[in-house]
Parts: sequence; structure tokens; C-alpha cells
Amino acid sequence: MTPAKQKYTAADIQVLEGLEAVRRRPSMYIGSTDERGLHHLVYEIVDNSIDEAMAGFCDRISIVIGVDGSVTVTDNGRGIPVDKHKRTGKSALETVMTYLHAGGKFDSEAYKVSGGLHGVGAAVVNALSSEMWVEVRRNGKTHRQVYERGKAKGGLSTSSNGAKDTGTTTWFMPDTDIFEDTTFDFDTLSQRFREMAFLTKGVWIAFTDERIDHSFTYYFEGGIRSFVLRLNKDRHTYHEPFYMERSVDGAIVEVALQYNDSFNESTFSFANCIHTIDGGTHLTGFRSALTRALNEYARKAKILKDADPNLSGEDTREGLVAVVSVKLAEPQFEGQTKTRLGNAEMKGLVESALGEALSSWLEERPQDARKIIEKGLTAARAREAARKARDLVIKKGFLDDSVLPGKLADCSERNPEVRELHLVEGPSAGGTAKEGRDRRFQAILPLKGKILNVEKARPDKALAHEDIRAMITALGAGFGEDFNAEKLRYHRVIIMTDADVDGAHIRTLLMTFFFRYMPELIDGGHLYIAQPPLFRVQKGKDVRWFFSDEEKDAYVDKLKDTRGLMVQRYKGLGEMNPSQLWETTMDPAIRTVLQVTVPDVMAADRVFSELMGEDVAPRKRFIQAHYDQATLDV
Ligand code: 0RA
Repeated sequence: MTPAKQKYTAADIQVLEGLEAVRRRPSMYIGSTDERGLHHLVYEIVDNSIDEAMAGFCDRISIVIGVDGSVTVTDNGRGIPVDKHKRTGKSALETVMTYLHAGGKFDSEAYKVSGGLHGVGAAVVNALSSEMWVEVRRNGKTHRQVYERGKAKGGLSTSSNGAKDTGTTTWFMPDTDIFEDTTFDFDTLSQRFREMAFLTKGVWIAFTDERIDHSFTYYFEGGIRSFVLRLNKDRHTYHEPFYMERSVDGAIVEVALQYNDSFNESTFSFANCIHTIDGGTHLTGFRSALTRALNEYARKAKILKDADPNLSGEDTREGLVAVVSVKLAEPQFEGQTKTRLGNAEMKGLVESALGEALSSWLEERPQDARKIIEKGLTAARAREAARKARDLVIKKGFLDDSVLPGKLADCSERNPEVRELHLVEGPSAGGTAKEGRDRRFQAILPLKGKILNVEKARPDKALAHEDIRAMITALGAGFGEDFNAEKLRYHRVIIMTDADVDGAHIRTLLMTFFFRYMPELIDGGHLYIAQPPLFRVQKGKDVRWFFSDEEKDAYVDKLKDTRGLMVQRYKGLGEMNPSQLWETTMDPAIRTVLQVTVPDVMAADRVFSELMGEDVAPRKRFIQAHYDQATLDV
């Protein structure tokens, strides 16, 4: 598996230019001089140790952020060579540290494979540090050199340490002349080191932040196989993970996958330990190999008959959790955010390596193979059913907003921005709301009660459900991929349920529906939850409403001795009369509504980090716990 088996010596390093250019235009080398650029310095140094680990010579890397804000990276690799370099006449170490050696053998030819910024490496970090030193342990000796803003301060000092241990230690202090802020962030770094550990199996990465006295060690024996198991932790899976690693044409292809019984796909792709959020050639190769291998096997095993059509790519990815990680000499990252792999050769490489490995894996496990293919067939049938259901409803004018649901009491205002749709639990509360509302801008849609749990149902079932259809039609903006927020007939959708357990359940079901079928409705800030009061307290003619026990108790305690105090608990919306409902829950001048937010973490790329984090929180739990974070009056 190791990309670097040959011996390298100082002569392999090509010298190009000095480091002044780096200090003059740092962004050209590290992207920016903000927080992101600052953290790049650490990754650059750690990447070098990761490369040494991938070459099979190092299994321990430690990173320490000092109290003074400096960084120390230590590995137990072979140590950077220190012999004299032919062209510079200086040691290899000094050459590596004080010259930009872009494009040289040292970087590209099978040596530099982990992330990094095109192999500019340690020299760039040196140029952008006010002080730096490197210690190399090799051949029973310790070699040390100190640098200042990229320039060597004296030669290499060598002392005998007699010890057998080898390795490299790099210490640096980022230059405050270059960086706006030189404060490292613990979470950013630990997250990245965790990823690196997942993606480099068998390596121990110890991270200590002395500023806050925190330390973590990451180690994943199974690498991305462990990663897949972890992603599927809360799921029901169909088989043991598939795992392969191949070294082809100087590149390494690693894939782990495992199917679960959900309908979603989670595939994460990486190139040189960089998360390629926008995919790229390696992901394309992965997908076509998967589709082809499964179809070929299904035909051979006669699970697919001659007359049956092939499984589509989408069908083969339902319930799939996969990690695709490639390591290559000169990765080209494309796109706005440089998170798509562009190297054309990777498509075919991944496709053939995975194709072969997966085909034999399937042959060896006919039972697992059958389960996976049957899952794909079910997906295909469901997709067909959903398509038919969709066609049918479109034909029937289901998505035509001129045919509004019969039980919708619409409002008269035309501007969607001020229109509100109240989704009310039960026909009786629906009736009260219809009477109590301001009919100019408030529309009422009474729901029967519990809507279908869309988390457990396929789209065709969900679309057959009366209340779900009524909501989609009333909103008029479609659903799923066809959802178009510009067509929304109401810019405020307010869920109004009883303040009891059933009400809470209905609320969750509704939020789950919106989250799965109209996420843009939530993202756009259109979804709200009404807050009906829990208590009515009357003293003479004075009537007050309270929304919590605490509020009510505080008020009642104050008036303890007053006679004729009447306290009523409101369990359901239906217990209020229309004017009470208006006053307490619907009148924009008085009411409080909670806006449902799906925080940033839900964005696709962040799901990854969320799942990588200590706290694996399935989406459902997530919405339940977070919907009440934002309170605002509208
Ligand atoms: C090339 C050759 C050799 C070691 C390294 C690179 C090396 C570089 C770094 C950077 C951080 N830690 C590192 N560890 C090793 C050694 C070649 C040999 O010993 O023959």
C-alpha cells in the first residue's frame, strides 16, 4: 500500500526559489491570512507526518498547542533527511525548510500524498512564523535547527542521543505581522485531527491544548471501515461492511460501505484526506462501479430476469452509507470552494478497482448480496409508484392551486407575505379558529389529528394521505425537488396544536413532514409554532392568561389572600371560545409564536461533521430538540 518504498536522499529535492515571495503574498500559498489560513499552517505540518505514516514508517503523531499559542508537532517516523544537498550545499533539512520546492521529486513523486496545498509544506509555514525550530532524530543523533521568519539562524546542531528512536519534531509560532489573529481554535483542530485519524488507519493522533488543559487521542484501527460503522451506529444494517484498499498506478483507492434499512444515502468522499463536498471524479467512478457490479451480479444470480430493467443508480444508493477515500500524487481541486476532485484518471481507477473487489465480495456472500439487491428492487418499485402517484395527482389537478382543499378557510388578502396559514389540530378547534381569526390575512386548515409519519413511509403513501395533500395544495409551492418557494401562497405557516402530549406529537409529525418534503420552507423562516396559553386566571373583571406554571404561580402567590380568584387550566384549544383564541394565540399584537429553525449544522456538508462529532444525533431527535430555540414576536 505504501506509495514511497524507494530510498530518498537529498538529491531528490529540487530547489526552486527562496521564501521572500511567501511573505510578500501569503494568500497565494495558504489561501488567506484569516483564521482559515492560520489553521492551514498546522495542517501543513501534520500532513507531512501523515505522509510518513502512510508510507508505513510512523504510527504516532502528537500535536500540542502551547500556553503561548505556539504549535509543536512530533512524529515517530524516519526523521527528515539531514545529509548534504547537492545543489544548495546545505543539509536536506535546511533545504526543505528554507526553499520553496514546488514540483520537485520530493513533493510529487509518490512522496507527498496527503492534503496540503500542493506540497508547499513546511517551508511556507517557516516563512510565515516569527520563530520555528525542527528537531530530527536519526541514526542515534539529534539534529536541530532554528529559523526566524523563514531564515536559518545558524547551522544544524547535532548531538548524540544514543537512543534508537527516530522521528521529527517541529515547533513554530505564527507571525503576528502576517496573521490578523494568531489564536488557534480547539474545536476546529480536533475535528480535523479526528478526520485525519479516520482516514489514516492505524495511526494514533494525540492532540493537547495546554491553554485549556484539554487533550484527545484519536485512533481508528479500521480506518474508514470504522467510520462507516459509526455512521450506521443507530441504524439497522443488512450486512457487515464491505471494505477494500488497492494501490493502483501510484494512487491509493479505499472504499467502505454498508447498507441500512433507511431510504437515505450518506456517501462521503475524500481526496488526500480532504473532504470533497462537491464530489468529483472519484465519486463518479464509485457510483458507476456500484451500479454496474450490483446489476451484473443480479443478472448472474437471476434475481433480475431477462425482461427486467436494470436498477438505476439512485435505486442502488437507497440506504447506503459509504466512504470513498483516494490518495494521489497531484490532486487537482476544482470549483469555487476547491472541494471537487478534478483528476480525470481517478474515475476509471476507482471504477475498475471497486468493480472487481465488489463483484468478488458479492459472489462470496450470496445472502448479503440478495438483501442488497432486493433493497434496490424495492426502491425501484417505490420510485415507480411515487412517479405514478405524482402523475396522477398532477392530472387530477392536485398541484393546481385553483383547486383548493374543501376544508381550507382561506383569507382575502392577496399578498403572500402577509398571509398566514394556521394548521389547527382537530375539526373542533379548527371551527373555533375559523370564527376567531382575522379573515383578511389568516387562513385556517383544520387537520384530522395525527398525520402520517413520513419518516417511515415512502412518498407514494405520504402523498395518498389526505391532510398531507391538503397542506401541499393549500401552500401551492409543490414539494420535494419541485418545491418552489416563490409560489408559496402563505409566508407564515403556523402549527397550532393542543398543549398536551398528543399536541406535541402532532407538532413533531408536522415538522418532520416539512423537514423532509419542504426543507426550504423551514430554511426560509416560514414555519412557526403557536403558543396557546395553559392557564386563565380571573380576579373580578381582570382576566389574565399564562403560558407556564411558573408564570401562573408567581401571579397567584402574589394574590394569595384575594378572594374570588378563579384559576382554570386549558388543556386544549377547543376549550377556548373564538374571541379567547384570538386574544391569546392568534392576535399578532399580543401572541407569541416560535419560529422553527434548522440551524446551519443541517447543511449537507455539516451533517458530516455532526456525525463525526462526539455526539451522534439523528436528524429526528435534532429537530425535536432545537425547534424551540428561537422565540420571536411577529
Ligand atoms: C523523505 C525521506 C525520509 C523521511 C522523510 C521524507 C520525512 C519527512 C517528514 C516530515 C515530517 N516528518 C517526516 N518524516 C519523514 C527518509 C528517507 C530515509 O530514511 O531513507
